[in-house]
Amino acid sequence: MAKPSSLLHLLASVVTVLAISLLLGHGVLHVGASHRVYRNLRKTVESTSVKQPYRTSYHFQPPKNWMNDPNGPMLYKGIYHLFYQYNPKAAVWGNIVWAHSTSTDLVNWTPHVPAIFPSQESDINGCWSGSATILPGYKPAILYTGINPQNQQVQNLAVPKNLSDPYLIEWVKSPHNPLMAPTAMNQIDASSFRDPTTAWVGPDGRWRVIIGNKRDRRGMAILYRSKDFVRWTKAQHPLHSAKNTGMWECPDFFPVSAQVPLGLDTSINGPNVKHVLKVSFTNHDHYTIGTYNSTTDRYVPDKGSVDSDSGLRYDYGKFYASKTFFDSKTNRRILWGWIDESSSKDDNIRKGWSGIQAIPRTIWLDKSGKQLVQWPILEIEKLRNNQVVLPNKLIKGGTLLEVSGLTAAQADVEVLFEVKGLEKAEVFDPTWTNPQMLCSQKGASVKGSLGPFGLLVMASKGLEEYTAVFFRIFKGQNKYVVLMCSDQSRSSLNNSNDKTTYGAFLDVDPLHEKLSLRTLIDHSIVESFGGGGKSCITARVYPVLAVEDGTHLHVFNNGTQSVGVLTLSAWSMKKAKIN
Ligand code: DQQ
Repeated sequence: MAKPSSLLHLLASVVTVLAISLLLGHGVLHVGASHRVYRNLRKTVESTSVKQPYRTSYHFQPPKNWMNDPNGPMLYKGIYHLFYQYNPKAAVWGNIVWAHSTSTDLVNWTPHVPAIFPSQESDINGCWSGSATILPGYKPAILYTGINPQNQQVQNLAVPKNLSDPYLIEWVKSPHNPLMAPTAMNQIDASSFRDPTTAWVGPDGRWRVIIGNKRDRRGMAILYRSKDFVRWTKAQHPLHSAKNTGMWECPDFFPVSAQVPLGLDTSINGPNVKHVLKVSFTNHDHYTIGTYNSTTDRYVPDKGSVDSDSGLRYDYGKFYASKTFFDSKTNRRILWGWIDESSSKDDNIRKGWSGIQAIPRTIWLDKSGKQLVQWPILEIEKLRNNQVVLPNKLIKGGTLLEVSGLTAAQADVEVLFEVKGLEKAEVFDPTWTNPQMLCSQKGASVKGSLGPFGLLVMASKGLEEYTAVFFRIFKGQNKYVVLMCSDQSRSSLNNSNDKTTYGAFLDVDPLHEKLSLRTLIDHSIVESFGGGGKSCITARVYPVLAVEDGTHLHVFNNGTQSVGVLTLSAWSMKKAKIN
């Protein structure tokens, strides 16, 4: 199984590619750009017959066409619901409706007809993102953004037609729509007023909801209150705002327990409860942890919890417009997030689809209280098959070790590294504040002392293509600094893809803790969890050679110091039944 070889030649000359790829950005979705309307949509999904090396086998995606944000996830009568922004007509953004699928295990999914589609004046130009709330009497309700004939963004309500149907197939819109709208009085910018959250109840019994907004460059979460979920009054001040962040898309606001790693219902507050505010801007999902005062309706991030582009992110790769829900069956808070393509628009049209959802992640507050931890839902492990175990092994500097005997293009890999000789770590320069930049400069081919070491995934036989997910350890002033990278620069011989390298710092102390990495590989997805889920990086890759059976998996170490693999388990993943 072991195949030692020198990495040095194979991983050389990568730096310029990285520098260029950094400039490419993430393929911004400019909402509102070319919105076309598709009325009275009642069409079932069908599959496509083109050869599809990049379609995923266990990540959620529709059979064809465009998908973006997850919407209104919830559990109702034992059934998990996922709605999502969907273009029923093409593999590009437009004609947006709420497509709908249900599941009993969050792994296998059944498609339904779209739940919400343009039909009223208040949403005739599109049904954009929103959230579900379970009202007293066990009655789900959806608040979503509609685009009206003047292309203004307004907030609408839809409720199930038949509450005894656990699949909630048909939805009825409120005759009072829109319930919240920009007016001359409230002076809300009608092109930046969208994406209502799950609502919560305050101590006065009134419902609260926040809507994403901006004023000039100040991003904000506008707060509305209601007694009956139909008549909503705008609060004097936003729940929170931050300068120079731009429009806050898809806000999510929820409590987390400071005591136990379990989820909480969205209306819970009190001692030992912290709150998380997530907002989506500049292509990333940024979050802060703080305190919510439900009497003053103000949210204040904790000291050190930064609400700007340099703060914490759910994922340091591709992951946007995410949304959580409380799973009352298992007491988990579960996170859904949209993973956009990194391929060109033409390639997306050619393959007939665009966009997938990340594996749902359980999310909780780290024991430090300073960040969240995310882990793929346990249910996904039932797809694991044919476990391959690599016994405890020392990986010498400059070597590569193949892990064979599995479907390397459709796999789940967990590895635990032990790092010794920390005194040999390179010195950390305190001006290195941007981990993505650092990973780009010090990619997998740039030899270090302690690292780069990690996994080469989606690798072709001759290593013409590979994606490197790895760590580097530096000696900081008072502690060691762990850098986690996902280097896509060699992921494909097709240069029309965005191969940006991603990076994150990982809050693990290698002096006292082992360093873990889990990577979910699914044809065009490399979704990685460092340090048990403290830093996550998701990448899209489109190899030309490393497809299906031509895909290989390796452990590598391109540092000068040896690194121990304490345990490595890799599983082939079975295909889930998705739509
Ligand atoms: N996507 C939706 C908007 C949201 C954006 C439109 C975020 O509601 O702001 O499809 O990706």
